[in-house]
Amino acid sequence: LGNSGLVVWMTGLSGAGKTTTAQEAERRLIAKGIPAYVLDGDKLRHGLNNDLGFSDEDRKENIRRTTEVAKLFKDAGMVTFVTLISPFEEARQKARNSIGDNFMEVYVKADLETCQKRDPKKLYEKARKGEIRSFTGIDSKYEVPKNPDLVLDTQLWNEEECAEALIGAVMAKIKR
Ligand code: GGZ
Repeated sequence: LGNSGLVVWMTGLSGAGKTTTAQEAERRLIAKGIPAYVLDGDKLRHGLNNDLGFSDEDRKENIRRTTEVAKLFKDAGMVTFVTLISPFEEARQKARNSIGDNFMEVYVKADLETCQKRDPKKLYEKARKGEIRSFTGIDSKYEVPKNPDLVLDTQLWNEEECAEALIGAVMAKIKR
């Protein structure tokens, strides 16, 4: 690759482990001297995307804007982890097409039952009670990736194992 930047698009349910895994991978890459940064969906929604909700249209716009930001980080030479639920195959495909070669799609895999058990922010509980509407997996759809470049199964592997597998795939892609 001419430019060492890369976008690592991490998709999966809320509570699957996207942010945790990406943050650990970020830490390890930086320790190797490789610039890395996590663009976290939840954080972006507090700033750049704070006008967006969780309708299908707003999620698509969230993904579109985040794609543009990720592209800039990639151009700056960063290994850029995007951690968005990004529930729609078509929207993820658009991100891939828009970013081009230096793109990987990673499916952070944990089934709904597991995510509901973890429920660190008690959001699933609220969604089940109807206190939160259009919650992914409850009353809003999640399309499992058809052809991800990597699958990280957070039910089978712990945080370290997932981060290790992720780093391996990143290093192979950037060939350093
Ligand atoms: C899904 C929601 C919702 C609804 C609030 N549906 O696990 P979290 O808490 O920390 O991260 C989730 C985050 C999802 O935002 P994304 O930008 O990643 O979603 S998308 O890609 O679909 O646009 C969750 C919290 O926001 N959250 N309400 N209704 N997740």
